[in-house]
Amino acid sequence: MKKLAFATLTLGLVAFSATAQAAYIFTGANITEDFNSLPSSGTTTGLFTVGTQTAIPGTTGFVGTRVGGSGSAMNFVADAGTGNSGALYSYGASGSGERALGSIASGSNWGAFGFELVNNSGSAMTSVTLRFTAEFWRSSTSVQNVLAATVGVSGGSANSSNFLTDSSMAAFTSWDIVGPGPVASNGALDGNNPNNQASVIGTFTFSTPLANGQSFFVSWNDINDGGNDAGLAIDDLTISATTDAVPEPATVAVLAAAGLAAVARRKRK
Ligand SMILES: [Ca+2]
Ligand SMILES: [Ca+2]
Ligand SMILES: [Ca+2]
Repeated sequence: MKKLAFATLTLGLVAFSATAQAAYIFTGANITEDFNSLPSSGTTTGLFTVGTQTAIPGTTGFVGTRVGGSGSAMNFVADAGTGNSGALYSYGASGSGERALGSIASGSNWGAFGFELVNNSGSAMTSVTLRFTAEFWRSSTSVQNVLAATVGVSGGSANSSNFLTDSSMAAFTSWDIVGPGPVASNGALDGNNPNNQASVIGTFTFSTPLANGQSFFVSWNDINDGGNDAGLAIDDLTISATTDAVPEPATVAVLAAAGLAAVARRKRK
């Protein structure tokens, strides 16, 4: 029995190393991402290309990619909403360490970002709840822009290297980042102002529980909308999940002892 457990552990480590490029590892506790380690200044030129998922600098588990457009490669830009280029953005006030991860799409470049959640809880995962703040850093003309959420799981065509754009990913609109209504003349917004934010909370329930060692994928996809596009972002993300775990034997023993103590107290009365 001990040998079997060791073999399982070894396989688990191999599987882990194959997916460790950028991912959040769920071991039972909530996972938080405030994006405040994103760069507060500067541009990383050409960081994102079609067909390659690249780690977002300053996050543990987020990756981004260029999906399409007439350009050749897409930048990662620290900005306060004044930029209008198709790119992924580290949004925040100039020089501030309070950052959010965002996107603008254009005819030259449009992209996607998202994360892999590895179930290392030891139990099958039954649901995932995301809570986050949608922040609006730039308004749009013509169209209300949306970063459209899609979800998927490992074991089929989606994997750690392609999930942002894999065709098996399915829409999950509860996690969409829906921007403000269009305006005639667009420009920068303060995404830290509650007037330019929306609180998002939604729970995805697996039709087949996510096995231990299996991954769940979430992607937010921007498109080049008509007119000038919005700059929309995610901040203050909390990832929580439920599993089908039964209480540990030690926990059961403690609960049993507490129950016996309660019985003893009642008998003394
Ligand atoms: Ca932040
Ligand atoms: Ca757009
Ligand atoms: Ca556009």
